[in-house]
Amino acid sequence: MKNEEFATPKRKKFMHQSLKFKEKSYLCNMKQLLLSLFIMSLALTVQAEDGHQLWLRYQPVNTSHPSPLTSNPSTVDLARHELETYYTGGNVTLSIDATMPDDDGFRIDGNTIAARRDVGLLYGAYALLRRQALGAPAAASYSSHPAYALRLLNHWDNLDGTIERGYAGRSIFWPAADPQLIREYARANASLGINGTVLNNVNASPQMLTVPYLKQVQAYADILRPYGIKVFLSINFATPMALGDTKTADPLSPAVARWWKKKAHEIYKLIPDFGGFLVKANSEGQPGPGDYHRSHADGANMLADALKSATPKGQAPGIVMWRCFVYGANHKGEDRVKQAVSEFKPLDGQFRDNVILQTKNGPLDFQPREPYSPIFDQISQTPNMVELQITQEYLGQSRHLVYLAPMWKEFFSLVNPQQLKGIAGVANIGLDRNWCGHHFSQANWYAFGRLAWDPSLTSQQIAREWLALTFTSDSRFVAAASQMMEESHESCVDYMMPLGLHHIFKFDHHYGPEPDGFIASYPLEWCPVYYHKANRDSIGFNRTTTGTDAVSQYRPDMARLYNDIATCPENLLLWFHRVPWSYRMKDGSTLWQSLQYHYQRGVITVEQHQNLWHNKLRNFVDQQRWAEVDERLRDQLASAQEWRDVCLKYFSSLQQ
Ligand code: GCW
Repeated sequence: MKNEEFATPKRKKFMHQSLKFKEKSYLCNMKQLLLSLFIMSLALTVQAEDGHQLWLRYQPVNTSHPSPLTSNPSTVDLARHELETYYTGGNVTLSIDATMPDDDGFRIDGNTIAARRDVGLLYGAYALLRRQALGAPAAASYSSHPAYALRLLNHWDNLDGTIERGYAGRSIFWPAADPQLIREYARANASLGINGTVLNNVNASPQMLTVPYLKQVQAYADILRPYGIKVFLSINFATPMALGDTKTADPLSPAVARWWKKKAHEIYKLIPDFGGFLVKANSEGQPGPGDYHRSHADGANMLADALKSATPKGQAPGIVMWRCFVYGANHKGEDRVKQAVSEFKPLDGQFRDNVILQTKNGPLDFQPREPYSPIFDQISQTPNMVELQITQEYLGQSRHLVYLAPMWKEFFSLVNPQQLKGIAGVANIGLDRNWCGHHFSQANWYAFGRLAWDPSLTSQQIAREWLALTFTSDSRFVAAASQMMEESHESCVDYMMPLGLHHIFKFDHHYGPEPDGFIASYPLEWCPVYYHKANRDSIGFNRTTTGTDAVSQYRPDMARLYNDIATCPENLLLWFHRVPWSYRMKDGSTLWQSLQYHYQRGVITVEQHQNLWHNKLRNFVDQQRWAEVDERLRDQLASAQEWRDVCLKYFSSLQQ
């Protein structure tokens, strides 16, 4: 809470009245009364700012006349309602313009929003409200079109309510949901332009496709539809067999294909605009076509045909998003970061036109820093979409303040956004009152949505926008806090795994360091020692042409750049090269000195951020949110120190 708020005229008047009351009655102690009133008003203000409203903290301006929302509003009803409730600039005309490009975009001219589709009007309404809140000139003409048709969240939510890699409480969807919360979720997503959601974990339960759960999905789809959000489901490839309906899950078995067709029809009957399936197959123990010596294309095509046969006429067919996060099956023993290309490159061109390959931004697994995945250089005849991880599995979970937009922008600087068909983000949303666990983790949901709409926005622009909407538009706060956000990713890389180190996390939960990690019974590619390969003389993974040759999976200019130790960016040095401790870095320091410098720099940056928040930003932020962030920053500092100390101690012990 801002200190000056205590002296608002309203509050003064209130205090004054209380005083008069005291004079008349002489019954109670004035000091006590004032104190309790003060505490009450403080409590009320504090309660109002618990983060639940996200970036949508608009104050109703027109509560007297907003058109009432029916229980089953249309998209245009929603747009009108938002504007009538929150827009201060007068009546807004919503108009469908059939001459506009056939996408979800919109145009704003003064107080007119035009769009080709209803959902464009809703997006235009949110844009207008955002611009109003940010103080953008009202009459400016403005038009905006999404870069991708598919802008999806992926929830790794299990049907029992737990969330894989979730750090914000239990699932908002399972085992049951509060419809009002689902509406709020839909509204938040629509305000960013997110237009699809996968409701369950990619490690999917076969139960997902049984009638009771499909009925639940239908209910969610009905709530989400007017907000322009389609539902998708993750499927377990062996579902027909697991449910006891078939003897096999072989994609070439006619009985299996028939089962999926029937199931697809059943789904479309309940949800006519069903989006399609997301599939993790033959990866980390999940079943897949490989179990029957069939290819990923055989599996994906069988599902694609089923969806196509069941999609209502006149509608684009449901899609299969087939994940390329596959390792340890057909290419066991090969450098893990090469396995996706080895697996999928030979299949390029064999997929149906309603199959999209979905690949994580990096070739390993959502590490604090990775090079981009070479799939994006190698797969050219099949549509690609990128999967980003909004939930901070490897980036301090919801304990660390790490703003991910700079990392995602790094990806987009190397993989042309235009070559992608869509974008998916693994959600960080749970039942916690503030949705994301850490107030600043909301910024990652926000940034994902904004970049999914327009990947050319800068991370700085998005941070400033989010801060102004979420906390206060006071420029002193926005300038300081956005700089903190901007620096937070690099500092996380520094204190966890600088210079291209990767996957030296504690086993299983991935919070904290375990550089000596080795468990003989685990696959080697889950063990930290496999990745850093540090010994007395050297550290790093030789992925050059003299090593595993992973570099050769990149387009020629990048392959050359990464292969040569002299040109390889130092922030990826140990990803691609095995380097002696005494190696001279560009600034003249040895590799060992440089490593120590980075770990230390990471910790110092967190220390500065914690000081900034604690001492300088306190008065800009309401008490509850300030204190919750403050507490987490303290935790983050302790964790950063642990990373530095454990890693440096371990690496130094090797050199003795
Ligand atoms: O990042 C790893 C996670 C797993 C996850 C897997 C995947 C859903 O540690 O929890 O499983 O990736 O992306 O499939």
